[in-house]
Amino acid sequence: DLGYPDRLNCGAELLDGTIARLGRDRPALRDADGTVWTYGELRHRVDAIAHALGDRLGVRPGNRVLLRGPTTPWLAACWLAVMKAGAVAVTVLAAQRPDELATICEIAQVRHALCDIRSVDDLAEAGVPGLRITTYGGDTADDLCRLAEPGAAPYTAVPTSADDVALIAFTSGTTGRPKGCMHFHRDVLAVADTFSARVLRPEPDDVFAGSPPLGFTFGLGGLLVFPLRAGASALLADWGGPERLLADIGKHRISVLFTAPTAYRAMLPKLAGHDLSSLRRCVSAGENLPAATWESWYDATNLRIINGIGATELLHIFISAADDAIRPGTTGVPVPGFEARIVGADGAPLPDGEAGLLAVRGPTGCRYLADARQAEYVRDGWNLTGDTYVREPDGYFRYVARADDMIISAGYNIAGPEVEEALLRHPDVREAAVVGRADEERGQVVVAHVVLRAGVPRGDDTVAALRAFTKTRIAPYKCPRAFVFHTSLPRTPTGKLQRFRLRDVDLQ
Ligand code: 3SK
Repeated sequence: DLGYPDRLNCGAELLDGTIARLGRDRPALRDADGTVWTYGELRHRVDAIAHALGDRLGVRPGNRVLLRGPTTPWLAACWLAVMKAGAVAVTVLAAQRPDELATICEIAQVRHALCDIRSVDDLAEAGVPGLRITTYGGDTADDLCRLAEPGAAPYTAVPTSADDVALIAFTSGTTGRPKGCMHFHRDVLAVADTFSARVLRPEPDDVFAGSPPLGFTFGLGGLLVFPLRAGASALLADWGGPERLLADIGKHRISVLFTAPTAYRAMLPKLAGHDLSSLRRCVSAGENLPAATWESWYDATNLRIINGIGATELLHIFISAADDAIRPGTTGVPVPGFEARIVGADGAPLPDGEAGLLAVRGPTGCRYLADARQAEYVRDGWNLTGDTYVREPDGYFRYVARADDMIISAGYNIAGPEVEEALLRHPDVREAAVVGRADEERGQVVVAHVVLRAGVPRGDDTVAALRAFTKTRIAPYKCPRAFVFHTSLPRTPTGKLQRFRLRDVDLQ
């Protein structure tokens, strides 16, 4: 029990609560150009937008408001205003296309949208019936930013209940219809008061930055909720590639970095000439972090990546470890406040050392909006995340694969990520995805899809070298039978590898 009162508004807690503790003059948010808003300035804009929502746009507590745009302080201000106004933020990614937006608006019954002027065309094209779109970041008289000019009165947050829905976050929906995950006001604070406060432990002088967008709960937590709860500040900018992130770390003296394993790997060959001396915390989530990536980053920077597993259904990270508790190659232990165990297909707990389904429960949890798949995700109060894991005898949780990414070849169960980990240790390999391919004799065979480092030829010699290399690291039955080379691998808009899209790719 995190001890929250019955009446709780997470927007007010994050902003007014932090100002009450630490004052209004500390930096809160900065944009890519280096413009900094203090907590006082951020609150002023948030309050002005919250007034406009009620007085001019007719948004009432409980109404669902779509938020769409690049990751900027203005998007953050809109999100906080929706929270303070007691409305429900429906966060989407700037990358989502008109058809996806239309489906999301239909599922979430969205009638209002606050949209960055640069992202409005796709939303208009979605043609959502009855949707009122208000833009920000433009220069028209009715632009939302204009309404946030000096002189607006303070806004008293709507006294929402701790269990009122604050946001609906959609899973990327790579297969099937997107699912909207509802999270309460208390959930937003709970992820800050568990993973952030207990594992990450930020300080008010920290400056956060990273690659996940605010439309993805990984970014919403890591780049907005966690810094504000700690009285720290954040750089809010879209992912502009590894060089850009490295340059930003030096320029803005970033101390806490949130990104995914792919980005750590992409930054590694480009570290020379960049000043990382301000960096003290590096968080990785969104995908499994192979030990090879953890070690390469540590060797190059002397920084120990805090690995974590999170899910949109649980809002943020629920298994992790920091500092001396880190064990590379494992995700860590349940974040204080969460419990985790490994279960079989029947839901019964499995002994340590045996691979099974990861089941989690804690202060947050899955609440799909009007979706029968709720009954598959939550069983007996435990959230089944769809990941296959092993709990080691010392209590550490080790990732095996997504449950549907296991390969069964000649009767052997093979976890694609284990083969990927072996490949990623080869100096010529930049990215790897390993999938099963239907085979008459063996049921499935292991196929490796590989992105090579720049300049490495794709010929038979490279295939032979990779084959020989994997044989020195993993059992022969797990070694890839075939290799396919790519310039990039298919990923969801949130950066997750889409292994299923590789299953039918023609062999070379
Ligand atoms: O989906 C994920 O992988 C994730 C990771 C960390 C925090 C939040 C999320 C949704």
